[in-house]
Amino acid sequence: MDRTFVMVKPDGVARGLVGDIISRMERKGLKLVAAKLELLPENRVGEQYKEHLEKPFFPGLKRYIMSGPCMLMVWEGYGVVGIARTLIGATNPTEAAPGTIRGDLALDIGRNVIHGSDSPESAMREIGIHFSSQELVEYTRIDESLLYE
Ligand code: IDP
Ligand code: MG
Repeated sequence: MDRTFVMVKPDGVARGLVGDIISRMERKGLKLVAAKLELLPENRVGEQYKEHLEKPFFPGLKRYIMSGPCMLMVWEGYGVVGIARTLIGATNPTEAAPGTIRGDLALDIGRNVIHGSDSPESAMREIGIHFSSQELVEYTRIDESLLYE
């Protein structure tokens, strides 16, 4: 089964959007396998966003991500990486479609509420940055035949 890393950023936590975001993902049918609220240390922000370290927006991105606690999660489902990106919407909320998390809940690329891994490889890497294998919970939720043919 595929897994992805999703993180509600500090603006989303401070605005009380965690419940709405988890609810959207649960209602889609995705399975939550790990979750924790955490103030990220600088080294993990750098690892998380390593492809952006040299970008002009990186210092501001780091301040934003470290400005308060993030809600870190791992979600599971077939094709979950792409599904989560579709639910999240475009990086820039001004371009994100209505019905998506960023389209409905955000205004600015620098306050876009949520992160989701962009590929299965990124997902594996990012889950490894933030979670130990013991934190990924194995359990049976519901009869999977209600969700998958
Ligand atoms: P993604 O979060 O949709 O994968 P990326 O291009 O990987 O988007 O950028 C990572 C994060 O960096 C964005 O979600 C956003 O918070 C921030 N970011 C990207 N581009 C800009 C920018 O031009 N100005 C400010 N922040 C940016
Ligand atoms: Mg990205």
